[in-house]
Amino acid sequence: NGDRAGQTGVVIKTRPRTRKPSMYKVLMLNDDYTPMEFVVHVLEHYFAKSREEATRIMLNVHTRGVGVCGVYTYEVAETKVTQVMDLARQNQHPLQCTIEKE
Ligand code: TYC
Repeated sequence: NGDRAGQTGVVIKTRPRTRKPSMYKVLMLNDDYTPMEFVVHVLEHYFAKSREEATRIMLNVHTRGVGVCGVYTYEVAETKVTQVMDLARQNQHPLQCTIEKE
């Protein structure tokens, strides 16, 4: 980290600046048709929640209408939404999830 500045022989210390990436919440929305067990499965399998935590989040979404599944960098959040929506569609459930910037 000692850059030679021009031809003066003076060594200027530079500190590379790294920025923390923006973080994005993956939100799950309630609906009247998706089975509770399917939502719990999604939270365990795609969001690495224990069965207890997955059940807590699912019931929270069920009663409040929306809930946070996890917080990730943009590409990870986007991938999880796509995977969940694909699985829901394959199983003909209307489950919706979206991304919100923190
Ligand atoms: N409300 C659904 C039911 O009663 C369960 C459910 C919970 C659906 C959470 C979606 O994101 C959801 N079967």
